[in-house]
Amino acid sequence: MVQQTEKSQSLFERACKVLPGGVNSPVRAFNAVGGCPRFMARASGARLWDVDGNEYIDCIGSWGPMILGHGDPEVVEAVQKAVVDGMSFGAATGREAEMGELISQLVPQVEMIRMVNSGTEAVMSALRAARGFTHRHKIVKFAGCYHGHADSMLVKAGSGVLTGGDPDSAGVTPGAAQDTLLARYNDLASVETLFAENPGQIAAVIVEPVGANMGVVPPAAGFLQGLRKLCDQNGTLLIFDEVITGFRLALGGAQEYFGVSADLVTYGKIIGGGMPVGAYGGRREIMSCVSPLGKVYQAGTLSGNPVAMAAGLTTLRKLQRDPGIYDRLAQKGQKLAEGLRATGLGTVNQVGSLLCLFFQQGPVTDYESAKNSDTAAYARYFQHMLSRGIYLAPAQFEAMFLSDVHTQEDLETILAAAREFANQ
Ligand code: KE4
Repeated sequence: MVQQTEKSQSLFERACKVLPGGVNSPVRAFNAVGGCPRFMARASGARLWDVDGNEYIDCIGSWGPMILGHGDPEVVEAVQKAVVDGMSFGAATGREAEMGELISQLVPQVEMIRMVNSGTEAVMSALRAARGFTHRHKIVKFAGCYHGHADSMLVKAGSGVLTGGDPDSAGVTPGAAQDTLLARYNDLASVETLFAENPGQIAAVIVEPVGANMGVVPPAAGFLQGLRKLCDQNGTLLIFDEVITGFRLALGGAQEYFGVSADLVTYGKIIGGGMPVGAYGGRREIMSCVSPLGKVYQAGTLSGNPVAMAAGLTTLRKLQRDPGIYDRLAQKGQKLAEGLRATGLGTVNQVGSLLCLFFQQGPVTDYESAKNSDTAAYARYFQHMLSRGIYLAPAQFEAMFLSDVHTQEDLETILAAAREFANQ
C-alpha cells in the first residue's frame, strides 16, 4: 500500500533547517528505520492521522501517556475548563495538593511528592535527593535502562541512546559520569560486586522495574526483591524509575504489581495525561530534604502547571474509578504477544500492556542479549507495518504501548499485518 508522504517530506525539510535532525526528540527522526518521519496532524482514540491524511493504529501512545487513548472526552473537557482560568500562575494552586493526595492514596509508599515537568527532571531530582539524604555520591544504574538525559544517566543508557548505537553521549564529562556505576539487569551478583567495591559510598540504585528502553525486559523472579535486600543491607536507597510503569502496570504501579517497595519513585507520562508532567516522591523523611523544607534544591517555573494538573488528575481519577482497565490491558498485551510469537519473527517479551518483538530467537533478559537483535530486520518490519497503517516504535529498543481503547479488531489487524510480513 503506497502512502502519500509529500506533506511530511516538506515539513521534514523545513524542520531540518531549524531543529537538530528535524525533530525535538531523536527517536522521532526515523533514523533507525529509514524513510521520512511521519508528521502527525491529529489523533483520536487509538488512531493517528498524519499531515498527508494517512491513518494509523497507534502502538506507542506518545510513549506511554495515552493509556486512555487520544482525546479522552473527560480529559479534554478538564483541560478546556482549566485553560480558561489561567495557563500558569507561578504560584501554588489547589490542584497540586489534590495531585499529591491522589498519588499518595494510590501509591502508599509515596508519602510526599514533588511535581516537575518531565521524567528526566524527576530522575535528576530524585538522584539529588538521594545523595542529599544519604550524604553519599555514587549511583548504580543498569546497562540498557534509560532514565532520561541527565548527564549522569547517559551511561550505557537505553532508548534513543542505545538506538543511536553509542550508549553514551558526547558532552558528558568524566566528572559527571564518574559516580555512575554500571550493573547488569537481572544480575544481582553484578550489584553485589559494586557494593563490595564501593562500601558505604552508594547513595542509590535506580532501576526500571520493567526494562522498557532496551525493548521490554521483565525483571527475573527475585531480581527486584534482591535489589531491595541489597539496598537495605547497605543503607542505600532503592529508586524505581516508573516513568513508564507508573499507573500502567497497576494503580500502584510496579511497587504494587511486583510487591516490592522503593524508597523513591519517579513518574512521568501517564500522570500528565499527555501534558508535560513528571514527579518524584517517596518516604517523607527523604522528601523532607527537598527545598524549601530541606537543603536539596530543586525548582521549576511550570512545575505543577494548572492545565497539566487538570489533565493528569482527570486521567488518574479515571483509572482509579475503573481498575478493571488493568486486566483488560493485560489481556490485550497477552493476546498480541501470543499472536506475534506465533509468527516466528522473533522473541516477544510482554508485561501487561507493554511488549516488544525482538528480531532474534534467543531469550532477551538484559542489554547484552537485547543488542543481538537484527535491527535491519526490525526496520523492514517497521516499514511494512507502517505501510499497513500501523504505527510502531521507530526503533527496535523501545516498547509497544497499548491503551484501553485498542479494540480486539485493532489487535487482529496488527497480527494480520505481522503474519503477512512473516510470510513474505
Ligand atoms: P522524559 O524526560 O522523556 O519525560 O522521561 C525520560 C524517561 C525517564 N525514565 C524512563 C523509564 C523513560 O522511559 C523515559 C523516557 N522514555 C522515552 C521512551 N523510551 C521517551 C521518548 C523520547 O525520548 O522521545
